[in-house]
Amino acid sequence: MTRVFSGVKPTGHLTLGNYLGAMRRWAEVDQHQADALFCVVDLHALTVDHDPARVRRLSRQAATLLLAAGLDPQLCTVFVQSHVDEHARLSYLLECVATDGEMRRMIQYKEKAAREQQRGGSVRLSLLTYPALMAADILAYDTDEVPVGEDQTQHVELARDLAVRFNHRYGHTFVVPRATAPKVAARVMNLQHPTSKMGKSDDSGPGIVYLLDEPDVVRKKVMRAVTDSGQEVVYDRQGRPGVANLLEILAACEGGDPEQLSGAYETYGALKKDTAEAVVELLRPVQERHRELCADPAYVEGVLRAGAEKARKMARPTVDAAYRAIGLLPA
Ligand code: AQP
Repeated sequence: MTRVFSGVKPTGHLTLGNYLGAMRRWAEVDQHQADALFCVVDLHALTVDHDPARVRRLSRQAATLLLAAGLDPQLCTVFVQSHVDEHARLSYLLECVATDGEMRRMIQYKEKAAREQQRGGSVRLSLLTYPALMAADILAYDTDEVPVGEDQTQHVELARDLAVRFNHRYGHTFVVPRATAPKVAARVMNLQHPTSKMGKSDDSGPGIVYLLDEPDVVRKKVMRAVTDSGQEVVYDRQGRPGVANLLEILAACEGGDPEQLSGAYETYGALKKDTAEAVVELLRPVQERHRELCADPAYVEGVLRAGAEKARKMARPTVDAAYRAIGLLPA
């Protein structure tokens, strides 16, 4: 059976981008068709300036939202990264296989390092080595497929390269993984800045639809989305990024093709109205389930405890094998 691994980072409230680009597919497809693990990757949240209490709160919220989005602990493994030591253990070995140059080439590193500096902060070393930890997350579980949004494919490519290099130098140890992206909404853009990704830790609140936004807040954000001065509704990602983003969101919510959908609209207003309602309806069941789960925190904690135990058992043999292969004395 195909092994699937993916995760969300508790650096902010989860967004429509996280849901359409990744979580929905995990719940609707991956957990049914594969041996799947989904993780709240909290160690990654420490790579930028952070508040400990907020990371704890967001980690709990992210885990609850994964379950609210439909992940079923009977079908897949849901856990928190820092509860399984194997991630950090393997990350160090992969840092010994990766090069400084390939870490510095990562787009996310360049963007986030620039943002930290703009905010007057310093760049943490862990931001540079982040892809080694992400590679460890993936390789520890003999993962075949990593379902992610487009923004994460470069990191998965690096995990592939590290697996191949490690296997070549030290003997076959890791399965070589591949990234898979959804057909529509692989990159949901910020509603106010439609040439930038909708990112959960961005400063632009009005451009980001959060999964827990009230329906009226969602409507307001979508109705105020930046489009352009044109009149015609056409699907053109380069020339009309704002309209294209709305068409992609609508297509992802309702099924269908953004280009075809564009033919059904004569005004931007009508497109925005339908998109807003489609997003409200998409989020309604997730928000309802989230409310129920919040009333039962012991259930969520139990899921995470059992998930970590299962994940630990799965990761340990591969990580132990990597320790032996690279030349470390068995304990
Ligand atoms: N805008 C997006 N469109 C499509 N997919 C997206 N994902 C994130 N944003 C979009 C996908 O969601 C999964 C979990 O993402 P993550 O928690 O690892 O964080 P990220 O990729 O770094 O994205 P964020 O939300 O923008 O976080 P910050 O702002 O902290 O960097 C991944 O599969 C991702 O591709």
